[in-house]
Amino acid sequence: MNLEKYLKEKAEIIERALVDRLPSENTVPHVIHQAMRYSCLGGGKRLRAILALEACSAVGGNPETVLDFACAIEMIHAYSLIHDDLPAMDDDDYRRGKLTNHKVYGEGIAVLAGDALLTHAFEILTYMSKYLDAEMVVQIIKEVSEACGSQGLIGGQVVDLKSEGENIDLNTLEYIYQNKTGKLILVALRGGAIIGGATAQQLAAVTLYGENFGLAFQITDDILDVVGDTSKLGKEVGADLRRQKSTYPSLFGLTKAREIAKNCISQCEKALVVLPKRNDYLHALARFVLEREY
Ligand code: GRG
Repeated sequence: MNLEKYLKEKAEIIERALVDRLPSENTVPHVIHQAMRYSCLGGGKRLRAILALEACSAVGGNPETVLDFACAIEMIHAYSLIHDDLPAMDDDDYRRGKLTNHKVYGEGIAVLAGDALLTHAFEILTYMSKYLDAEMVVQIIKEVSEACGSQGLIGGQVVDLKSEGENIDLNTLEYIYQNKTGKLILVALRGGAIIGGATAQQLAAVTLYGENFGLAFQITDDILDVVGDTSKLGKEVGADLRRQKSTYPSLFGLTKAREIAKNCISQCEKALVVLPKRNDYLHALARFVLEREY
């Protein structure tokens, strides 16, 4: 398997699906739709969307039925990145190799573009009622709402923001990672599996995979912020140190941080054993987390 080719092909499928599901730039008010498309299209690994497709396939579902869900997750991810980059948050100038949304459209429009992407994502989720049971759609919308809310992404971001310049303990760091990074990855996988018709046991396995994947993913992100290459990452490195953020490398050192991420990925691989279909790509995606340079 050529993982790079696979990731590129899947990302292209997601990109095309997003192009169709975002309001066109000709829709009034033009500027908000331009800003939404600027940050949601033309960049990003589409990892969360790909995880949703693979979780669906791994439990025997048809990945085409996950496209609306996968796009909604990518819209929510794009919203979170736009807001995370704002001057009031991380104040970053570059994301995905291009200027951040507020640098191009100004802060006001960037806040609104993020809000509009989040709102549009929920509209897209309702499209699933055309081909899924209403009960399943409601369950998924509930899980996505919880993952995004004050006890999910936002909660993680709040504690992250409040912890800048502080020496935080491991429990606090784990809370930040589980919520800020982990919850969206987890719900992407769970949603894909639910749409694919997962049994309770399969959903538990996907959940275990997702929890470990999310933690390993954020630890690698921390490591790349120390040893990564700006041109590959499409954003500046060294930001955590500048902002005096506690991270796995700052608490444990690089070697130990790598070892912890590796252990998480072993847990991911163990979790996959109970899934009914071949899931080579879920294995490969887990390994990609450890090896990625972008
Ligand atoms: C509501 C004001 C407000 C903010 C919410 C939740 C939130 C903002 C921000 C958290 C977003 C964040 C930066 C999480 C960290 C996760 C992370 C490592 C993101 C980068 O993900 P990749 O590498 O990005 O998958 P690409 O560009 O490939 O999609």
